[in-house]
Amino acid sequence: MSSPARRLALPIIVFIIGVATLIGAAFLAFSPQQHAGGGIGGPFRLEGPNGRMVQPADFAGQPFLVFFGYTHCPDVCPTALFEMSEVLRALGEDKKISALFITVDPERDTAKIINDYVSSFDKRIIGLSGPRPDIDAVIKAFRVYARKVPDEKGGPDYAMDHTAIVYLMDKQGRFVGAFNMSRPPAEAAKDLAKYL
Ligand SMILES: [Cu+2]
Repeated sequence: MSSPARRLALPIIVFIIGVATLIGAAFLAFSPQQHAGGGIGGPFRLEGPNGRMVQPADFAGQPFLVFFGYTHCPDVCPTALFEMSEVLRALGEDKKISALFITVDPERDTAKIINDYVSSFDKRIIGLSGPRPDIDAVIKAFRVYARKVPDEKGGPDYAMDHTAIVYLMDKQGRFVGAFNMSRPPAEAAKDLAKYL
């Protein structure tokens, strides 16, 4: 390889890796129900309502949704939880399905705090928290991006940047795809009903 070619090789490789990463992220974010499994999800054991420990096996035989966020979230989480409630309502009160709201901010969101928070949404939404290492493990298993954003004015408060995907898991607890919430609740509910 001549010297100019060698000089070009590294930037080209970096570029290709960058493009591949973007395509991968787009695939995960925007192509629902295309790829079962895909190595997303996995075992976890986190604290839910009333001190009850919750794990995927609890939902065997029923699909469930998973969403990551935190109770101090100004907009994304309340909107997603509201939309999720609308979809669950459209699906029917009697339908056996759960939606897990897993905190990415366990330092502030205890299981009690997060469950008090979700109590104003659909009853099938369960808040989950746990020790930081357990939360980090589930964040990794679901390939979630979550990062602390310090307060602009240097105060003690902070925000969390986080992935806003709603993960759809099937009856066997396998990842189906990112569940599309950007459509009328009735339409999303009809789609969700296929996994019951
Ligand atoms: Cu949020």
